[in-house]
Amino acid sequence: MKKQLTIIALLALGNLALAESCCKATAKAPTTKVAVAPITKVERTYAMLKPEAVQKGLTGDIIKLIEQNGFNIIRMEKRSLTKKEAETFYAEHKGRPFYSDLVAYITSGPVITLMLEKENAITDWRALLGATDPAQANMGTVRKMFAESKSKNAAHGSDSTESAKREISFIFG
Ligand code: RTP
Ligand code: MG
Repeated sequence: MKKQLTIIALLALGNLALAESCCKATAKAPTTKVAVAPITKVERTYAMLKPEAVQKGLTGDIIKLIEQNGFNIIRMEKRSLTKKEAETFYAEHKGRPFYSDLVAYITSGPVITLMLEKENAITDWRALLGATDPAQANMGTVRKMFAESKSKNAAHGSDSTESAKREISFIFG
C-alpha cells in the first residue's frame, strides 16, 4: 500500500523514470486510475436581435428561448448601430446586391446586442437561430417562429470562431 502511494506520488510529480523503477521493484503493474476530465469547449458567441424584432416587442420571447436553451448571457445592451459600424460589421457582404439594404435595415432602429456563453455556443446559437430565410428554417428555431422575411430575419449569429471573436470585440470592445 505504501509503495503504491509512492508510485502515485511520483507519477503525479511527473517523474516517470522513478515511478517505473519503483514498479519494477514490486514486479506488479500500478493499479492507479488516472481520471480524465471530459473535453468541454465553453465558447462565447455574438447574437443580435435585429430592428424589426425589437420594434415588434419580441425581445423577451427570444431572450427566454436563449436562456431555456442553456445560454448564459454575459453582456446585453440595447443600442443603435451607426451606418459606419453597420458597414464594418457586414463588410464581408460588401459588393453583394443586398448590402446597402442590409446596412439601411440594421441601422433603422435599436438592436439588442448579446454576448452568449455555453459549450459549443457558436454552433448551438446558429442551430437555434435557424436558416437565413425563415421559409427554410426548421420548426422551433428563432427565425421560423419570429422572422418576417429573409432580409428581416429577427436575429443574427456569429458563423465561426473567427467571426465570434471579431464581432464580440467590435461590439463590446
Ligand atoms: P446573419 O449574418 O445576420 O446572422 O445572417 P446569416 O449569417 O444567416 O446570413 P448572411 O449570409 O451572413 O447574410 C447576412 C444578412 O443579409 C441578409 N441577406 N439578404 N436578399 C438576400 O438574398 C439576402 N441574403 C442575405 C439577411 O438579413 C442576412 O441575415
Ligand atoms: Mg452571417
